[in-house]
Amino acid sequence: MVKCHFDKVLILKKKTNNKNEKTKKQEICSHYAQQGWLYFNGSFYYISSITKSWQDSRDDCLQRGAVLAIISNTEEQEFIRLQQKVMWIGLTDRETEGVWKWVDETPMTASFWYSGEPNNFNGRNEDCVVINHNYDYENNWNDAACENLNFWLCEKDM
Ligand code: 2F8
Ligand code: CA
Repeated sequence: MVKCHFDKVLILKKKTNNKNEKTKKQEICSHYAQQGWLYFNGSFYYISSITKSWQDSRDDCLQRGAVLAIISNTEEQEFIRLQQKVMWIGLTDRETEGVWKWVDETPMTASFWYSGEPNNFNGRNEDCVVINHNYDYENNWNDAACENLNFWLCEKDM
């Protein structure tokens, strides 16, 4: 069975759980790991191997019972940056220009824009957010046209 490396909080929680719960969590984790999902801090992540538009990527995640990734804090941003792949995430301002919202309707609080972004480059309508190629930088989000084809990142809570 594939073992998942649970974070410290989860390990502490597990101590108080009964054995069945522990086994169940490990089984869920093993199931997703076998399908290529990565585990980090209570969530599973799926990185696509083909490219799609932002909307098609979003639909794909929904079909997998997940959402386009929602980045809540620096640790999660760091985990995603280390994957070193240009990928759509679940952030857009397509409803109201300049008002960035996650796909679960929550407003953007923490943000990790690359220097100069978001910029609607060359007057283009860049309403969707992609992890860009500047993996050396903590801040590496870029706004890009939603019709562009990119890999994408789904996230599912455990
Ligand atoms: O220089 C930043 C700029 O780089 C690209 O345009 C040349 C990006 N375009 C795409 O990813 C399609 C811009 O979004 C980005 O701001
Ligand atoms: Ca841009």
